[in-house]
Amino acid sequence: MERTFIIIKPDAVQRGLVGEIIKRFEQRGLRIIGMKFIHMSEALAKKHYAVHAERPFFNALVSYITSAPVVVIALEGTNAVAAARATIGATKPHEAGAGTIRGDFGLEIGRNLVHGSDSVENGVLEVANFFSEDELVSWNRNTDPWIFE
Ligand code: D4T
Repeated sequence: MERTFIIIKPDAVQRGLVGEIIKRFEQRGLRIIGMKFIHMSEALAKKHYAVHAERPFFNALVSYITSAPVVVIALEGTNAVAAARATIGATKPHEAGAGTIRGDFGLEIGRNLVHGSDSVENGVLEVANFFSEDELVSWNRNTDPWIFE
């Protein structure tokens, strides 16, 4: 079963959108296997965004993601990475389609509300960066046979 890692970012938490965003992943059919409310450390933020370390927006990105609490979520499902990315919408919220999280709630790239892993490999790595194995719950939902073929 594919895994993906989600961050409900500080702007979404501050705006009271936590429930709305979790609802959208749940209704898509993705299964929650881990969830925490944390204030991300600078070290963890730099590790998570290491691929952007040389980009001009890196410092702003780290200070934004550490500016207030976030909700981190591990999800499982068939095609979980692509399905979550589609539910989130394009990186630039003003280009994101209506019906996506960013398209419905965002305007600017530096306030784009939510993160989702961009590859199957990164889904595994990012879940492991934020959750220990004993924080992840292996379970079967009663609805699984109606969502997973
Ligand atoms: P994340 O990683 O937050 O889910 O966003 P995306 O996967 O959709 O987009 P990304 O990796 O290209 O960018 C990571 C993060 O950096 C911010 N950003 C990005 C920014 O502030 N200015 C920029 O020019 C870019 C490209 C937004 C998301």
